[in-house]
Amino acid sequence: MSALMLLPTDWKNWINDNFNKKVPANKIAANLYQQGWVDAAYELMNKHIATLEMPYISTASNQIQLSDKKVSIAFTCYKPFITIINDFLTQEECQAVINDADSKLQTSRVVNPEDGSFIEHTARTSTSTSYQRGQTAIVKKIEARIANLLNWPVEHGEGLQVLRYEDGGEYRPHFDFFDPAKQSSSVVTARGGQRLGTFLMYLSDVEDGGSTRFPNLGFEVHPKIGTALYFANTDLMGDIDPQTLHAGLPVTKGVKYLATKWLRQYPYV
Ligand SMILES: O=C(O)CCC(=O)C(=O)O
Repeated sequence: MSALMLLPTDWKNWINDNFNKKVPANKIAANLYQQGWVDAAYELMNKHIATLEMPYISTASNQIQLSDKKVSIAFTCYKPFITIINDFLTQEECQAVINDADSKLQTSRVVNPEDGSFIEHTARTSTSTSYQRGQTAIVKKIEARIANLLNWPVEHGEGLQVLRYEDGGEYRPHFDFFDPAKQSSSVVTARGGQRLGTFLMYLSDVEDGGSTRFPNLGFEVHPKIGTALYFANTDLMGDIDPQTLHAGLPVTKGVKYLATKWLRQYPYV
C-alpha cells in the first residue's frame, strides 16, 4: 500500500495545496519527513522527480534502467541522502578513463576557505586532473549517464576530476559543500551556486585501505571497480548538512583511482 495513500486526509490536502502553490517537491517532502512521515516523503520524491530542486536517484525500484545501461542500487541512506550504485561503469570504461588521465596527473588541490583559490594541502595527498565538461568522448558518455541517473542536467555539473592515490594517499575528513558562513563562499558559489551533491566513481579495486568513510555516520564504502557512491551535501530544504563529513582513507596496498563529479545548484559555466 502506498505510504502517501495512507496519510490522513488533512496531510493529503496539505500536499495538494503546496503543489498548487508550486512549492518544490523536495521541500514538501522535507516537511513530511520532519513530521515523521518518512516513507511518504521519499515516495513523494520518487513520484515528483521532475519538480525537485536537487539531484536525486529514484529509490522506487532496486534496478534503474538508464538510457544506455541498467544499474542496481546496493544501499540507500535517507538522512543524509546517500546511495551506492553497482556497476555504474564497466571495467573497460574505468580503464579508458585511467588511460587518458594517467599522463596528466598533478598534485591535487583544495579550495582555500579564506579566498576561494585552489591550494595544495597536506590533507589531500593524491594526484589528479580535471576535465572540461564533454572534453573527451568517454567523459561525455559518463556525464550523460550521471545526469540520467541523478535527474539533474549535465550543465549543472563541474568538470570530471580523476584522482590517483598511491600508498598512504588520502583525503582527510572534509565537506564538499560551500559553507555560507565562510568568506570564500560568495566567490565559489558565484559560478554555479552550491555543490548540492557529490558523485564518486571507483575506477579500480584497492587491495587494502582507500575506503570512503563518513565519520559522523559510522560507516565506510569500500572501493570496488565500477561502483558509484552518491551523497547529497544539503538536506531536502537545501541547507548544508554536516553529517556529510567524509574522508578518503589512506591506501595501504595497491593504487586507488577515483573519478569525482560535483553537482551544482545552477548551470556551471
Ligand atoms: O577518495 C575518496 O574516497 C573521497 C574523495 C572525496 O572526498 C572527494 O573527492 O571529495
